[in-house]
Amino acid sequence: MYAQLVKSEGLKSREEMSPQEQAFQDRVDKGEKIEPKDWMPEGYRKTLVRQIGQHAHSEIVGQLPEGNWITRAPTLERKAILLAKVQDEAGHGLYLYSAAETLGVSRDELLDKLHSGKMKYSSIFNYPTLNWADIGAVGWLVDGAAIMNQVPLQRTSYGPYSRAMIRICKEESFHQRQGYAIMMKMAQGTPDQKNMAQDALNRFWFPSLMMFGPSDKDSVHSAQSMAWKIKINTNDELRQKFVNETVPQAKYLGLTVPDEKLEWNEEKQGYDFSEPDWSEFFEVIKGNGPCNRERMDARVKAWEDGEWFRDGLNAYADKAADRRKAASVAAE
Ligand code: BYC
Repeated sequence: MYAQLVKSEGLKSREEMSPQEQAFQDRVDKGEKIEPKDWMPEGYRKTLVRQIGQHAHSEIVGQLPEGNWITRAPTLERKAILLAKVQDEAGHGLYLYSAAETLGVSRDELLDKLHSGKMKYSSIFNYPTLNWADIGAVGWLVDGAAIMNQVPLQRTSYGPYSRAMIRICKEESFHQRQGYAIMMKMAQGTPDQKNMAQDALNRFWFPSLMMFGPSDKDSVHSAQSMAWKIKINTNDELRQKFVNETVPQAKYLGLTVPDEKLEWNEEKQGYDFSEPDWSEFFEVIKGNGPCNRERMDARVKAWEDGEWFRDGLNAYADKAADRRKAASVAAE
C-alpha cells in the first residue's frame, strides 16, 4: 500500500526516511496502534491534531442546528430523544478534545483557534434547520454520512482516536435510526408532511455528500493520511458507499433523491450520481455559507458567557491542589 502511494502521490520513499521514520512506518503498516508517548513524525502529530480537532469542533458546533429544535419538538417523547442526541454530541466533542490533548495541544488552544477562524468544522453545520423534517434529515443523512466516515476510523492508527471512535460509533448509529424514524413518520403522514420530508431531503442531499470532503483529485491530505492510516478510505470511496446505502432507504420512504443523473451502474455495482457543487463547498468552508457567522457567534457567546463558571472551577481546582500540597508537606 505504502509503496503504491509513494509512486502515485510522491510521498517520501523508504530510502528518503530516517531510520526512526522507517520504524514508525513499519509499525503503522503492521497495524500496530501508535500511543501518545511513542515517537511519531511531527507531520503525523500535526495532521492528527488538525483532523481530531476539526472533528471535535464539528460535534460541538453540530449541536446548534438540532438544539434549535429541542423546544419545538412535536411530542414529549421526540423532545427527550432529541435532547439525549444533542447531549451525546457534546460527549463526542469531549472524547475527541481529550484524544487531541494526548498530542500536546490543550482544549483551550483548540477552541481559541476555532473562535478565531483558524480551524474548521464540518461544512454541513453551516446550513439551517428550517422545520421539524430537517431534524429527521439531519439524523438520517448527516449522522448517516458521519457514521460512514467514522466506522473505518475505529481502525485508525492512533490509539486514543481509534478508541474514541469506537464509543462514538455506537451512539451515532442510534442517532441515524432516530432521524430515519422521524422521516418514516413524516413520509407516511399527510401529503403536507410528506412534502416537508421531500423538501428536507432536497436541501440536505448535496450538503451531506460534501461532508466526505473534496473529490479525491482535490484532496490535499488523503495520500499522506492514508499512508499513516489516519484515514482508511478516500473521500470518494466513502461518498460512493454512502450513496449506495442511502438511495434504497429513500426509496423505502417513498421519497426521491434530488439527482436526475442517479442511476444504478451494474458494472461497478454502485450508483452513478452527480457531483455536489464544489464551488459552493469551498465557499462554505471559507466562511461564506448560509449560517457560518451565526454558528460562530453562538459558540463565541457560549464561551464568553461560561467564563465565570470556568473561573470558578479553576479556582476550586487550584485551592484543592494547594490543600493537597499543604497536607503532603505536613505529613513529611
Ligand atoms: N467540512 O484534503 P482533504 C458529526 C477541508 S460531525 C469542512 O480531503 P482531509 C455530527 C479539510 O479540512 C462529522 N472542511 O482533508 C456532529 C482541508 O482543509 P485544511 C465530522 C472540510 O482532512 C453533530 C481541505 O478541505 N467528521 O458526526 O484529508 C451532529 C481539503 O480536504 C470538509 C469528521 O470530522 C468538510 N466536510 O479529509 C451530527 C471525521 N472536508 O484543514 C453529526 C474526521 C474537507 O487543510 N475527518 N475539508 O485547511 C475526516 O475524516 C477528514 O478530515 C475529512 C476531510 C474526510 C472530513
